[in-house]
Amino acid sequence: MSDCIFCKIVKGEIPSTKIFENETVIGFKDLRPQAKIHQLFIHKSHTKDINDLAKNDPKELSDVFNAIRTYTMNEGLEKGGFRVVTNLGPNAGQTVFHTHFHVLAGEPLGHFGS
Ligand code: IU
Repeated sequence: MSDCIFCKIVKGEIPSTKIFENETVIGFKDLRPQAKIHQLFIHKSHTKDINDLAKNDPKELSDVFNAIRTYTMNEGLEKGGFRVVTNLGPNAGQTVFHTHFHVLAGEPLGHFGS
């Protein structure tokens, strides 16, 4: 999508600090980190959110999660643990409408849920 900021990152039209790339997925540092390690993983194909992605082509989910697995294993993040988050819509605070997964790690993140 021509006016999508993450599509522009995929095409290299906007700079980013890439920490992972393969044929289908890129990972890059979040500009406003919420944890010591805060990366974003996106599929190179544009969808607006996780439901759009799952409807469009569920294989994109496995592409992204395999990328996250490779990255976290290579970086040794499994030991300390990490969190994967995706936001959909206003209640969740989604601000960028290209499906993305936050990977948070590097420090205790606090318990999520009751
Ligand atoms: P959200 O789930 O849509 O709220 O997350 C969007 C994230 O994208 C947020 O954490 C921003 O800091 C991040 N981000 C970025 O890393 N680079 C950008 O150019 C823009 C947003 I715009």
